[in-house]
Amino acid sequence: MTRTITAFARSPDRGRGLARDMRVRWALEEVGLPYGVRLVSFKEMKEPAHRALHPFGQIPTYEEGNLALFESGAIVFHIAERHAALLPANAEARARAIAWMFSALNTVEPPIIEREAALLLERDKPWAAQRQPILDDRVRGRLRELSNRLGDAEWLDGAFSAGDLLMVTVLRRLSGSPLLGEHSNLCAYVARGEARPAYQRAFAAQLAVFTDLG
Ligand SMILES: N[C@@H](CCC(=O)N[C@@H](CS)C(=O)NCC(=O)O)C(=O)O
Repeated sequence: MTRTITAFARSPDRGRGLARDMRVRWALEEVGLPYGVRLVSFKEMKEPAHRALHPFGQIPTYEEGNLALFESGAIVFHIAERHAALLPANAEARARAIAWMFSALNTVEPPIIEREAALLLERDKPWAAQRQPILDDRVRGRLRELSNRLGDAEWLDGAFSAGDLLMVTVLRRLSGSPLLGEHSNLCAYVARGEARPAYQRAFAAQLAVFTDLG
């Protein structure tokens, strides 16, 4: 079965693992599935052929036989459901891991993205300086809560799961930020994720797109 994902032909972070195809690549590497990559330009992403796969004109998408999916969380879930290694077999543990998948994307990621968007796109607005501490505090609150729950554990709930995979990719958006640096256990958690061989293969594959471009 051929699997094809889409990824940026040119990425704002030049392939340093922040574009969301990274999540899908990492999940595929964790379960040992080969995949192909179709690179799309910003222009192509907004054209009808790509919008047929992704209504919002974004990456990543995932094609597997007749199935076409969008939304990185849904794609990772699809992979995790069908291949051991990313979700526990025990029904209750599995439900909890899925809850962590949702919380990564639905509770932790939004304030991080909101803050990032303000830093990147709204710096010149007259209210930017006033709003920034509010956005920082929202992220701080979530990180504090997550840090308290993680404590000294290796992963969020027992063995590494798709919940950790998504949470690590979300937290990586804050890499180098003092906000993440306030929580040594979260920094160590991200580093543990990044040290996984599957992560490293995925990262190298994404980076190669950009280093190959020169
Ligand atoms: N919720 C979506 C977000 C997808 C998304 O924001 N993709 C970005 C790249 S990481 C993108 O395509 N940005 C270009 C655009 O929106 O025009 C997911 O998790 O897949």
